[in-house]
Amino acid sequence: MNKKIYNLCLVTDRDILNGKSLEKAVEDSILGGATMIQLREKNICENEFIEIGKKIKKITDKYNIPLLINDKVNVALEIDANGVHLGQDDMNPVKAREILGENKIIGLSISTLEEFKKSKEYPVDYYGVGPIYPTTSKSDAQKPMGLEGLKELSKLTDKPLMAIGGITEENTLEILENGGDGIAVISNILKDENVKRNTKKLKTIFEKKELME
Ligand code: TZP
Ligand code: MG
Repeated sequence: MNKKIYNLCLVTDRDILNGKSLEKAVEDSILGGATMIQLREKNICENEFIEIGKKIKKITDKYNIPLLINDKVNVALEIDANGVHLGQDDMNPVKAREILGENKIIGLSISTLEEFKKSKEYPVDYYGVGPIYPTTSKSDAQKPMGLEGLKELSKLTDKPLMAIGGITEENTLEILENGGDGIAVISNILKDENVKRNTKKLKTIFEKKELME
């Protein structure tokens, strides 16, 4: 499997977009180099989630980029998304795998070593690890685990680790140097109109790193 899909994930949040088009933001981010899109919309009813999901899926399909749905396995099924991203309190990954089958991607959030130990037998494809740094995008985020936490986890698993929480172009390189395989980002990409440029800045760090190796 192409591990590069786990490099650079845009995690959506219409609240930050302040009325601007989510479809445009997703397309611009893909044009800037996003390798995965996670549709994460809170406070939304299922019908609206499905409606938005179908629109976003058309865009991700056009560019052959995987679309993951945050939390809601039934929404992922309904729109034939490429997978789901589950939190510790969402559907158990074993059940999600039964429902979605082997060909879909399942990601799981990990905030502490204890959560990892509890979840390490689950049939997931990658872990979303964080918050690494402080973030204002998740009100119930746990204490940041820092680079030390990320590095520690990376020694315990071969599965891709996507770091999340407070990721910017200033700290992406250190993430990659401390066990992160990729990053998942909300505000640094969606903070202003320049979604394509913001994504490109992050993408460039992956490209440079490849040159360095
Ligand atoms: N999970 C842990 S931190 C976080 C989520 C969804 C929010 C990340 O947002 P940002 O703006 O990239 O810090
Ligand atoms: Mg969740």
